[in-house]
Amino acid sequence: MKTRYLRKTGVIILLTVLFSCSNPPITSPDISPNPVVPSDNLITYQKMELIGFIHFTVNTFTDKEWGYGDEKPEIFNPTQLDVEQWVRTAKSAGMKELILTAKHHDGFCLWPGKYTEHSIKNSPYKDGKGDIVKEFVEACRKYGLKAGLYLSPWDRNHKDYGKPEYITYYQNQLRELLTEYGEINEIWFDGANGGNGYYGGANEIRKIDSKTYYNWKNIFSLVKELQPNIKIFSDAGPDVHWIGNEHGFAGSTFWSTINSDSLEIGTSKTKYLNSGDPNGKNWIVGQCDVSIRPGWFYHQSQDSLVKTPQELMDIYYKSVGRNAVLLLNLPPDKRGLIHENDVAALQEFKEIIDKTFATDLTGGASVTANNYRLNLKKFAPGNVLDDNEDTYWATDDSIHSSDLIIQLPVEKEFDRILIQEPIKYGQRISQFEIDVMENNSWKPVFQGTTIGYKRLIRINAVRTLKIRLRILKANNTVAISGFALFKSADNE
Ligand code: FUL
Repeated sequence: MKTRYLRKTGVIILLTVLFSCSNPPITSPDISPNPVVPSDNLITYQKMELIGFIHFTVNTFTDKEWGYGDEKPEIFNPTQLDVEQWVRTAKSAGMKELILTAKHHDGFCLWPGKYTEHSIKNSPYKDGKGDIVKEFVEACRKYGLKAGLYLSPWDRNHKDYGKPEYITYYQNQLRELLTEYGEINEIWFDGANGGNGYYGGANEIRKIDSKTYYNWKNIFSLVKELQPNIKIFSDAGPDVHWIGNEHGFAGSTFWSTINSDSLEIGTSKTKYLNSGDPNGKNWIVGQCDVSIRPGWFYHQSQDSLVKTPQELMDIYYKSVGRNAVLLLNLPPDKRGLIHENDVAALQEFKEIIDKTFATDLTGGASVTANNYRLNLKKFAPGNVLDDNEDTYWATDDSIHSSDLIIQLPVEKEFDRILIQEPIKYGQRISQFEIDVMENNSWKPVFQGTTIGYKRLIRINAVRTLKIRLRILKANNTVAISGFALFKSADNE
């Protein structure tokens, strides 16, 4: 028994030795993904880059930012409402999705739902026969934009706000919105909860426990059950999270990974939301919300305070250019139209983007790197220039820092640099530097931390033949899918 066992073991050892001698250890040709990667659904969401917000309700007519909840539906009377004008404006600015405030904190509903009389059905708009949510969703579809809805959890009109009955009402509203209007790409849950309100005539302060009152887990599963592909936005995700300010800026270090168990709707730490977390266990897309005007709702007094195209560009670089999605608010006016001043600012903003990013100055360049994975074409340095986000340069296992050199065919002047990571393998880079060749030596022009889906860098204009991207630190093998150089438009 014992000899048979020993003989068998000996054969196994011999075979193992022979096998490992004839087959040296194979390094897997594919790069290993990080433990936390985004779903395809979230990658598609991130690629939209620029989306729009529409804040429209009774506040538009009362000149307020937060309606108290006692507004009469009769005051909601847009005389020239043209939802298609909103969508066309958004589309021509390059937006891929629009989110409408179906109900803001004042509780007034832009659709004629069956659970409340505090809605458009009691307004003069289309003699109470209108449905702006329907018009909105249909217009988005017509122009090829995704539609999203904002449904304020805080309701200053509802008599039951603060009681369990309101949660039933809120869920009924969600069910209505998410079953009667076709596919909704995003639902926006606001963390704001101010306390006082009309509340069916009680006119009092009602405080809720933001941790327990809404039972968010329950609400999230209802939403996903009704709309499996929807992205849920809130301070805490689970799909898209607030960036921690309303100026439209992500941190200059920004990770798409974060720990959702340390986030809470209404009480999340703004600094944490603004930077994400390199050790985060959840992939949640960062979204930067900001209004084109000082207020979220239209106020005539702000007609001269519309952000300039140059201010919008600054926001663009600090949001889309820092690995986040930009949600820019365009509030329709009392007519029900996006004001001419906002339209003009948006048009020039789009022209600047188009002009700046029209010509990639790396055309005809050759690329080398001090390492590329198994010397396979699939991972070659040149992949960063092929304008294809699915192909990338990658390094061998355990190589977490590496240099990429771009040799231009002729000297070029540029002041904008784009870098991209293939995020389906996770977010990996945490330190990099860009140098340009000047008088035969490398001159650093930028030092940065994270890259992510997209990093846009602004530098003073330089002229050179050679650029070096030095990846200095990463949490896995280096992988870069895009690199490009641009010269900013004159009016930027
Ligand atoms: C905030 C709200 O209180 C504002 O009115 C606006 O809707 C903004 C987008 O979110 O929390």
